[in-house]
Amino acid sequence: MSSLHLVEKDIQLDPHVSLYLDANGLKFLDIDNDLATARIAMQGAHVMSWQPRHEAEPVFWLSDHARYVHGRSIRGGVPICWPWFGAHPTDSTLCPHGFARVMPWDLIESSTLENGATRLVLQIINTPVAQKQLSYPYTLTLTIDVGDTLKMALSTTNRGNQPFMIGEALHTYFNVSDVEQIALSGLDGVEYSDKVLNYDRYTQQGMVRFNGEFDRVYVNTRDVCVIEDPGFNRIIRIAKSGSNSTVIWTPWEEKAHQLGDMGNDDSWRRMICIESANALENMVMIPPNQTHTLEIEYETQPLER
Ligand code: TA6
Repeated sequence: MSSLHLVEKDIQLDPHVSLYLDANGLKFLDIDNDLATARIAMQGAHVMSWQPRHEAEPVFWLSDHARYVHGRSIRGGVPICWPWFGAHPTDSTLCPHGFARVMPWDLIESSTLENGATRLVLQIINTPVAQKQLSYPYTLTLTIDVGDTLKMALSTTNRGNQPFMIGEALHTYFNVSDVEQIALSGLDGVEYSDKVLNYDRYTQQGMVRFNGEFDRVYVNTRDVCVIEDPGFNRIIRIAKSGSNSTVIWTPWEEKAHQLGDMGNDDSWRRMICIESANALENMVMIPPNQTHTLEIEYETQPLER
């Protein structure tokens, strides 16, 4: 990415938070506290990196070829898919995975919590482009706690007098030593729709391992998933609430090279997307004046062998 310039913000920033601008006018928040470091792009409220102090490796994968431009999502970190997941249900001209990941967000609060974590609260700015794609009145808020664990809470409030339906995901790209060497637990016995096999339905048997393109929505599951990564000698624990789907994606070599922002080398091997979502039959209907919240907590630990 281009070099960043420190800027002043019109609200008082927590002392552990700095605001930067790049050459394209995009804003980024850097968090540096006793527990962790992190970077967040304000376009998309996109957590690009998070690394607890005790961790040798970043927890998220971020493409060296990511694009930092207005209106495009960054490849890596935690893109926010909202208010639909995948293709729009009725209008294929609209951007896959919704508009939240490419819209400007505003920082409305930053503070230090008792446990030393830094809390950031961001709200999407309702631009005319967003308004065209979702005409219902809503508030979309993301609360991020940057500490030795990372917590994120995505809250959708219906501000109108009609119910509306959303699909959503925290489309997290985890940094792994080699996708072919890792294993994922937490989905044994869970039904999934396999995009690679015409969306046919199957049931997961045992742990998930990877040896080719993988693109599945596991439905009706709220369980914790754990990535076991022997190469980095760590596990990543993914806990969630308000999410009934878990999506898993790796493009493998050919598709990764076609994407254009993943590079032409083998860096795709060092990522796996494990997404806490509400997709397919798990989309959420939000009644008037109600708030629905999807929450995650990520934590790393040494792998016990
Ligand atoms: O979450 C899996 C998925 O929907 C895949 O089908 C794949 O296309 C991926 O997300 C990336 O989507 P993007 O629009 O970010 O290129």
